Amino acid sequence: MPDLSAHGVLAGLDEIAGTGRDLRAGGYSRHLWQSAELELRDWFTERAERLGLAVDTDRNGNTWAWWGAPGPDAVVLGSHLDSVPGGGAYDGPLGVVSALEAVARLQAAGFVPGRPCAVLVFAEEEGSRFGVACLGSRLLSGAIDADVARKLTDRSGISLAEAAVTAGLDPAHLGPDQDALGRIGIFLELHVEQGRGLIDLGAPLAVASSILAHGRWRMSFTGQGNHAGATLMAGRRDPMVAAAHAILAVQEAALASTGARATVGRIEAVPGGTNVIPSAVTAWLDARAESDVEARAVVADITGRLQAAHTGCTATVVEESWTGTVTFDPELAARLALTLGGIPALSTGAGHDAGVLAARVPTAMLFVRNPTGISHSPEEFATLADCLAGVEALDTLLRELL
Ligand code: HGY
Ligand code: MN
Ligand code: MN
Ligand code: MN
Repeated sequence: MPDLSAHGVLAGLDEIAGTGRDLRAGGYSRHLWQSAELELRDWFTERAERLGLAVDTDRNGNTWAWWGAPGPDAVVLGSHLDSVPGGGAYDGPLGVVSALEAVARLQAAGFVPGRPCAVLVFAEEEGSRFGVACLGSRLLSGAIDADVARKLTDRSGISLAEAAVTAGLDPAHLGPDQDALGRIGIFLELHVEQGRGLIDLGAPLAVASSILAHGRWRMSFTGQGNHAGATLMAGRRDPMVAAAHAILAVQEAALASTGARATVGRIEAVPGGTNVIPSAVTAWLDARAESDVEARAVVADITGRLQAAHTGCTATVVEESWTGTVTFDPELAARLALTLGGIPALSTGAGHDAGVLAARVPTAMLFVRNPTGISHSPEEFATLADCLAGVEALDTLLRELL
């Protein structure tokens, strides 16, 4: 990582570089209300208060740092600090530190905002603990049923409701927060790009035009658990074999589609012993496409290709989360792009809290080039020059918007 220490709050990426390192996978594992993420919340609070911002966590676990009195019609910059398992250093934190840096620069220049301004850190953007991405922004905006959310569980069986209590929240209050949402006049998220778009465009920055439709499905396979050595091959009902066929079916269906992307990145066997034929296997499907119809079509094709029955197993596919195609307000995007000297517009296959908020408040995104084109991986990267270009862009936009 470049030495950012010369650059104000961008040094923040340096400061948190040791928090939540995943020694097994490499990169970072920082999951909602667990030690690393709690450490990052403390770091964010300390950094924001050093800028004189008033920090407050809302009923859904999202943390707001206010420059001036909260709302209405606030300019809110934000992103997230949680990560996927083994995630990169920039996905989320770059947006947060860049927002703090832009505020710091305006303050240092004696700029007096004409409207409220906040930096917002969303909870559980990756869905790495409770399985639903953008959980904090979905709860805030009412894009998920609060009762459904409360019952979500993590890998150790702890429910969101139970974890919320540990985090000092009242689980009964999880859910739509019109007071908080109503304060947002415009939401602006800066984020490291997670594909090759800006490499191919040869540009450091872009404004977001759209986000692919995307969702998550739980594929469950049930068979007959048994002893690995005492059970002949004939007559086995092995759900791991059914899952293996399903994973190949995912690949076949996506390749046969018109550009859908489908991934199985997580699989769990019960009971998970080396010398045990599993009784059940669960594989999680992440499917995305340019349109809602195409995304749902590839999932239907995958479901149709599951030949679990020939392994003597049963298979079920259950939808766990869904976000239809997001199109950002083209006029707002064009206005911001023009203010920044005419930066390009770019669609993305990565979901973001901005994609959830766009349904409720004026929202825009800025992408910062990632020269590796790799994300959700320790190889995710952004150069110092491009990080600074992102901060300059936020500085310019805030001067115009505030
Ligand atoms: O999964 C996504 O696209 C995002 O990184 N949460
Ligand atoms: Mn991500
Ligand atoms: Mn992200
Ligand atoms: Mn034994």
